[in-house]
Amino acid sequence: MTTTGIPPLPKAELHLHIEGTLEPETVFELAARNDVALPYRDVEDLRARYEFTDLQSFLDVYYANMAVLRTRADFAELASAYLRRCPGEGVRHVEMFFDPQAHTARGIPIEDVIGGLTDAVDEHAGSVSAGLILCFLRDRPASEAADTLRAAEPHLDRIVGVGLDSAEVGHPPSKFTDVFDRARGLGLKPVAHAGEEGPAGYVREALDELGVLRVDHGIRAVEDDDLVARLRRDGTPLTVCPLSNVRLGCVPGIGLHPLPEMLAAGLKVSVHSDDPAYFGGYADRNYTAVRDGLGLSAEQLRTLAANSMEASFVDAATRDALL
Ligand code: ES4
Ligand code: ZN
Repeated sequence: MTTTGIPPLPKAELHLHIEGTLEPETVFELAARNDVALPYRDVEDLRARYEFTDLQSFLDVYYANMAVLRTRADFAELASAYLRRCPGEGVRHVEMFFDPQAHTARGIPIEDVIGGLTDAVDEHAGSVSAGLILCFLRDRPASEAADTLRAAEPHLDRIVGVGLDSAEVGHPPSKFTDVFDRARGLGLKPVAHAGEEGPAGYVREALDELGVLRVDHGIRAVEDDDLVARLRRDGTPLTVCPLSNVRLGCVPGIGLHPLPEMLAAGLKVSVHSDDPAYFGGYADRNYTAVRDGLGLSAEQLRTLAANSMEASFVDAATRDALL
């Protein structure tokens, strides 16, 4: 069911961390099943911790909750629950991020992570198209990212691209130049979070050093006119997550979000949900937030949805078949 009751626009979800779809109720179900002790009394107590002040305050809860994900079946159920929602949200295609290091560091084999996620992708193939983007955690050493890529190599036929996420400030894209070079050489599509909390210079670095084909967030690019001109000229897609930006204090309120400015500048922006279980909603809620909070027109909303399909890594014929 959509928040408007109006059929949602057909769209692609290109900025979604599958671990960020772990709903509080599921945290408790999986904790009970896997005998994991939680430092919260109940779902309400957990939800009360979702008052974030910045990216790190969110990441602390996000990583802590992942302790309940232990088996291949857990990862399959997590992704399956998300993919089940997609048709109702108008989502025809998903390129979902996952954070293998957050699991391998806890002793979970990467085969179980990727195996579980691909089990769900295959189960839902009849109702939504889906691919995986392996993200490196930028606040961990570059050598660990290289080890992670090597460990994922037997599964590359199931992985569309590589991304870069977690705590941004102090961890510039250039830290990962070598591993992105290797990933591109393996045929993986490069994307990176940049300009979420970090400066516009990190967006420039992601383009120059990592060769990214899309920028995740990129909202701080608007602080640099030359960079905006370059992004427009190259048609570089930016995957913007309005509810996330508000909840993490990256913008002071929905009414002050730079999305209208980005659209007016001719940037290829689209709207996405980031970590919907934590930030107040899935794709459709992000669309209604920018409609109601920023006054975007129906035509602008259609542009955002069309941009999302164009920015995806599916070929044009597959894209047309999905619409
Ligand atoms: C994330 Cl909102 C956000 N930013 C950076 N890294 C992340 N990982 C999961 N959500
Ligand atoms: Zn993100």
